[in-house]
Amino acid sequence: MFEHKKGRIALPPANAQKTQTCCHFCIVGCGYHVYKWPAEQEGGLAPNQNALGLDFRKQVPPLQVTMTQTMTNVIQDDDGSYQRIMILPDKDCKVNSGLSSTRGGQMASIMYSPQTPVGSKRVKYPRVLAGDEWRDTSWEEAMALYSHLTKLVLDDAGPDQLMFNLFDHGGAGGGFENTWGTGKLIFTGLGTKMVRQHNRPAYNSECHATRDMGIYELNNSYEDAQMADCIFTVGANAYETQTNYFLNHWLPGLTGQSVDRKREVYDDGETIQPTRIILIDPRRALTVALLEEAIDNENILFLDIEPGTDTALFNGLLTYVVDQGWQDDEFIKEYTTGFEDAVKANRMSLDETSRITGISKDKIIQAAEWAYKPKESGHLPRTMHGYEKGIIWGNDNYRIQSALVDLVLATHNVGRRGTGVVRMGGHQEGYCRPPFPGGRPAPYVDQEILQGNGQMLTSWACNSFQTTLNAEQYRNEVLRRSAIVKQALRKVRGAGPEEKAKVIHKAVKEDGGLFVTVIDLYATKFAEAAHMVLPAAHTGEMNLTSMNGERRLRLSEKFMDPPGTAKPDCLIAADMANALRKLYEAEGNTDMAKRFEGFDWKTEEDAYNDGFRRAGQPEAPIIHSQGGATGHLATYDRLRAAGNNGVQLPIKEYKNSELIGTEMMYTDNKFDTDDGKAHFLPAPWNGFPEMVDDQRKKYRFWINNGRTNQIWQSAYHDQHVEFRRGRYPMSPLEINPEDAKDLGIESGDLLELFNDYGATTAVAYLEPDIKQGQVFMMAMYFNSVMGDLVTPWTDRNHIPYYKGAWADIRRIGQIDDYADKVSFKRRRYV
Ligand SMILES: Nc1nc2c(c(=O)[nH]1)N[C@H]1C(S)=C(S)[C@@H](COP(=O)(O)OP(=O)(O)OC[C@H]3O[C@@H](n4cnc5c(=O)[nH]c(N)nc54)[C@H](O)[C@@H]3O)O[C@H]1N2
Ligand SMILES: Nc1nc2c(c(=O)[nH]1)N[C@H]1C(S)=C(S)[C@@H](COP(=O)(O)OP(=O)(O)OC[C@H]3O[C@@H](n4cnc5c(=O)[nH]c(N)nc54)[C@H](O)[C@@H]3O)O[C@H]1N2
Ligand SMILES: [Mo]
Repeated sequence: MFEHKKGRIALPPANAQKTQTCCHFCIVGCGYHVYKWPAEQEGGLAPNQNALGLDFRKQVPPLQVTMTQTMTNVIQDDDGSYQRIMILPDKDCKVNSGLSSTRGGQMASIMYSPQTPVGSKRVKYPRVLAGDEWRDTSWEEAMALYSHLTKLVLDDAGPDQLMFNLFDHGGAGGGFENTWGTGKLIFTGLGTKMVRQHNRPAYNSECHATRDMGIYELNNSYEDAQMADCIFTVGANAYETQTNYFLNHWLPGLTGQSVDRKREVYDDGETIQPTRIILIDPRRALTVALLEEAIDNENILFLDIEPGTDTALFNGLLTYVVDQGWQDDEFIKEYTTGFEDAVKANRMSLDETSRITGISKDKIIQAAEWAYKPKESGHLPRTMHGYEKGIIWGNDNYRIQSALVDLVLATHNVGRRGTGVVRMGGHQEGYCRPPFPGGRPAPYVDQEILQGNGQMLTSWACNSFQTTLNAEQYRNEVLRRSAIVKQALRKVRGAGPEEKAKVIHKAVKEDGGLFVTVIDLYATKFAEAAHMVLPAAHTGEMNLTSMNGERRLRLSEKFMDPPGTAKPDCLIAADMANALRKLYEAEGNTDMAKRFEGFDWKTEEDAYNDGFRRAGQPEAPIIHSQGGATGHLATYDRLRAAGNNGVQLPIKEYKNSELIGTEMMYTDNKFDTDDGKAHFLPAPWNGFPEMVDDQRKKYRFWINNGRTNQIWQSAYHDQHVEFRRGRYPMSPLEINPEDAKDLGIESGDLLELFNDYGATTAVAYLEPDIKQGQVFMMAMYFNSVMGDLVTPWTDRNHIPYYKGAWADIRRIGQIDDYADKVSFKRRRYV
């Protein structure tokens, strides 16, 4: 703990082991190097005495290297030896060019160390609940119980009683190895469709509409933001949530530094102008505040839209563009279908657009001119559209995205350098699974559970207790049903896994119980309902491949052993499959045994070769993967050689010892539809869903919610790190000072938020940039679950409207400690 206060950092000796890794937190995937060496050694100050090759005998030039105490740690390997690690941002990585975010910069600190508070919280061995207490156990025992019970349920009731809450991404708690391993177990083996994604209550896509229209959501390169004439960003707060994409690729265009690059790309007399930015967010987010300090304000247009009305804005813009004749007729005619119908369906006058969105007509026209009006040279501007959770979790995901992509297609802002209509992204990607056995819409799994369905629920690398919609109702029901099994377990003594499984089976089949397994790094809030917790290894403790927001595939190398007997998720899935295969073999059921074949993996690389590299090959079972037909070219060895720059998928070829990738998609105007054309979709503005509107009318405050720079997701690491938890002992609730005055609230006060669906708590944080009648809180914090206030409403594909919650606020009182020790200094530049 006192490490951080030491005046000096131990340098890696010249012969320290050096490996590559991607930051496992957000989509951006910054490149880092990991140095590792015996703890009792230390490198010297001379350049030939340390692995960084830097001369520390004199003042190192500014920004030569970013190196802080949080970038170091002392870990322990399985052989008992103590090793120092140092994880430094990679200057040669095209993604971050040596930058580190406040999250990635602490990667070393959160790696397992027996000496740190966060390390002490890791689950080290499988554990099973004896009804009243946890008992560590062996993998054999745990797998025997899991497989016996699974088999009982499967044979008796069929696959639909096996429920999963499941990660689907890259980075930590993900990776191509692990999505494949779990997918093969759950879809091919168990054959269940009762699976929800980690961040939404069904097995669906965050981007059904854009995909239906023929456009995959990650279709440009980060570099395109530098080449754009205009960045149109909606429902995204890039500075806090994709920090180094913003700093390293947005700012250079916006400050005019990348004009030379534009000249190379705009080759036929096209007007070159500095990049402008249009930001659409009901809240003056930190990205807006920072830009107003960092760049010429003439180039910023901030549209503080009424929450939930983005569809109307896009439709108003489309109508205006078409009325001016700024659409790309040739492109529309040759490469798209459905333009006329969409324009007709989406038609909305400027007056009406302005009335619904709360944005003045002047500003709407200015936005249209910046983004879509032909430039002096007659060329259409290159406008990159970047969106994320403000519209993905917005008012009708499918409708909003259709409206946005209609606007983008009409103005041909896809497939040209400097354009793109892209997710800004959440995690890195790493999807590789056999086809989902359910249809569309996929079952709304949370509701199934609330209705008493499901006998086993396995929560894999996610924590819906903190992150789902209608979360309070969900928790209550899962806990109630879990308690039925706990009660049954209290009476079991001296029983082996098979007998125990029978007792549990009775409780879940006859008494309405639910058997809960959590597979995680930590015993999370979800583990309060669990009967079994299985310890997983994450990035750094295993080799793991993932792809960032510009489809850049990298290998993050293993550099340390996982704690205790923790394992990579793909190998846990393999253990489960192998245990089930043996049970079916033992009773001579070869058909069922066959479904669990093909899991004879020794390492995570075997899982990668079986899944990602086989996808798209003629002999492979149909597999969904972002690698496609050329994924097989990307061996671990070649990726290791490709370093932190990796290769952008899809891979074109392997030539001269190099993997050659794709910078931009759809440059050939061939889209991902059956006829190869992009399809416009009619998307009229449709108001608010009734269930949400009821709350909107009934309660005073719009509870806007999302991320802050310092905290990653459900705070699974951060809640155990004093530096983070000390900053935010509970979620801050940003509230306008006038509203606060009216309710007798001061910064530091403890507040209760409540509506018809639930209640939660937060700490007041007065902030004049928040409008009256609106507040902002963190979305997924461990002791302030915002999802308690979110209605169960979803769109037609079962995508939630997390951002659409209204509630009242009540002052509870004060916890002196919060008021005294937490800083309430404004987070925005003023
Ligand atoms: N109100 C509201 N709710 C939201 C959102 C919102 O904006 N507003 N956003 C939604 C979004 S976009 C997201 S992504 C979700 C996040 O929801 P979750 O996915 O439920 O949250 P995470 O914190 O990402 O959960 C990751 C879990 O995996 C564990 N873990 C990490 N690495 C590994 C690993 O390698 N293996 C295993 N087995 N476990 C691992 C961590 O300890 C943690 O418990 O929340 C959603 N919920
Ligand atoms: N620091 C940090 N970074 C992260 C994460 C993290 O936990 N911490 N999580 C990662 C993950 S998994 C994800 S999915 C991404 C999410 O990345 P973002 O989508 O950028 O993050 P959010 O804060 O959820 O929401 C973005 C903005 O949507 C706005 N918004 C709310 N309602 C509306 C609306 O109706 N219309 C419009 N136009 N805007 C609206 C909010 O004011 C907010 O500023 O971040 C990733 N990066
Ligand atoms: Mo996310």
